[in-house]
Amino acid sequence: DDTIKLLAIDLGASSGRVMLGIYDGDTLRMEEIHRFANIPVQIRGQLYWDVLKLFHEMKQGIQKAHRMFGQLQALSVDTWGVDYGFLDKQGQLLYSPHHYRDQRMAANSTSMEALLPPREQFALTGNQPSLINTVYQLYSDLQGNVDLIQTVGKILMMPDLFHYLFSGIAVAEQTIWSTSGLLDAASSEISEEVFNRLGIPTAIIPEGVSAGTVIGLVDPEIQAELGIGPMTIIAGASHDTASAVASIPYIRKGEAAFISCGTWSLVGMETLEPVVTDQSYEYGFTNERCFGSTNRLLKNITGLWILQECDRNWAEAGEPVSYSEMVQLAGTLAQAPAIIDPNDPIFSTPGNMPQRIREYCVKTVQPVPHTKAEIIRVILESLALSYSQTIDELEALTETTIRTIHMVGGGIQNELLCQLTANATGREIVAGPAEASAIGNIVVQLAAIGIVEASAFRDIVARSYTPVSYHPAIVKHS
Ligand code: LFR
Repeated sequence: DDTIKLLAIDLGASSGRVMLGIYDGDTLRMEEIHRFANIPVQIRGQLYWDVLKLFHEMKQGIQKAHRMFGQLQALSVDTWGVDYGFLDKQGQLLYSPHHYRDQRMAANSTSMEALLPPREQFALTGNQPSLINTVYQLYSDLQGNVDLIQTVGKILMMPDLFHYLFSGIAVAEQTIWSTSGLLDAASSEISEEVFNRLGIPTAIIPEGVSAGTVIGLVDPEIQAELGIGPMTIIAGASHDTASAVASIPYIRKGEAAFISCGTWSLVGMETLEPVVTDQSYEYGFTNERCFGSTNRLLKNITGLWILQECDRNWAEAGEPVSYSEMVQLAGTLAQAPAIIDPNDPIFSTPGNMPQRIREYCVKTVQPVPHTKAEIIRVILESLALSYSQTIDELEALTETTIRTIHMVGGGIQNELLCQLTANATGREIVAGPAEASAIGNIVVQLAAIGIVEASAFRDIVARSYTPVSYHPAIVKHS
């Protein structure tokens, strides 16, 4: 058996998965090995990651994969952006990392922005200021907490933290750090200016590595515990969005935008350089790093989160709606009774989402959706409309003509959303792959260990998965 077997460990908003990628020299096949809950833990009003339980589940997944498929070459972890944990000076994890939907930043944002106004944050880092960013979280943690400042040895972004737990080696991988609000836009190195202004010591940042770097091996004790042989740890494109974008089988790259469709919708384009202008700031775009060091110009749109929260609410009331039922229900209507702005702050925190949608419609003097079908249709059409506006802004910012939109991620299983996006944007939608983050994670690993050229990793995806096209059903009204 001369196939290459690699594990992608992908942590998403409600679950984590250990996915096996099997590459036979031509195509890639993915197998889900282990799926586990990833539920943040609330403790007296604060929201935390359940790190130790997640690490336990990851080990279970590795052991299971090893039993089923034999020796595996390497693994890499990807997670959502912005969250991190602290190590003390002896290298022990200090406490369970906070989750970005925790609320502690609100109390500190004014004093932080006095030192570093939002516009300057953007000019220095290319990152759109947002309370969830690492820079706001870190400032809140350290602000006035002299004990903590003295105790912290290193700060590790979540994928780096899991890689550290496996290997004992601490690095700062660039794609995940590029979501922090702490890197210099032009160089992707630590922004000394940001750290100086906020009085945060740069010594707590580990050595930087680019996406696709071999870090080391799974610690021998963990190998023995799991009964596995040596396994390489790779810092991949460890921000899940960087991995998702690495999985796009571009048809016409220069004329293509992407929508990575999950809990968040990330609408953007790959560019050679960061786009840091007044216009990109005002539109609300951010700049992040891709595997291969290109730039990702994108906007965060509060995505299927709104639907997921509705679903949670209905399930709690004893009326769960399956994914396919949602699509079917929304398809019974010809059009949405109202339109919401998915990025309105009212939709960003957990809660009674159907009620908030109704309140929003009352406030904006629109017909109020009552049935599940109406609510789902409002969400999907509103998402499609905000995608369309963002695509127009992208064209203006990059002075390009976007002809194709690649949609990737779990959200593309919602065929109605794909079709509504084709209709709203008036463009061809090329949908796939759905397992974008896990597949991107694997192809970057293949490049990291030298199995494919760094320029050819997308070809593997194109050979292995056939996307589905959606064409606009109606002419776009402007
Ligand atoms: C998507 C994502 C986005 C990031 C958001 C919060 O999963 O990683 O790219 O802005 O989550 O970290």
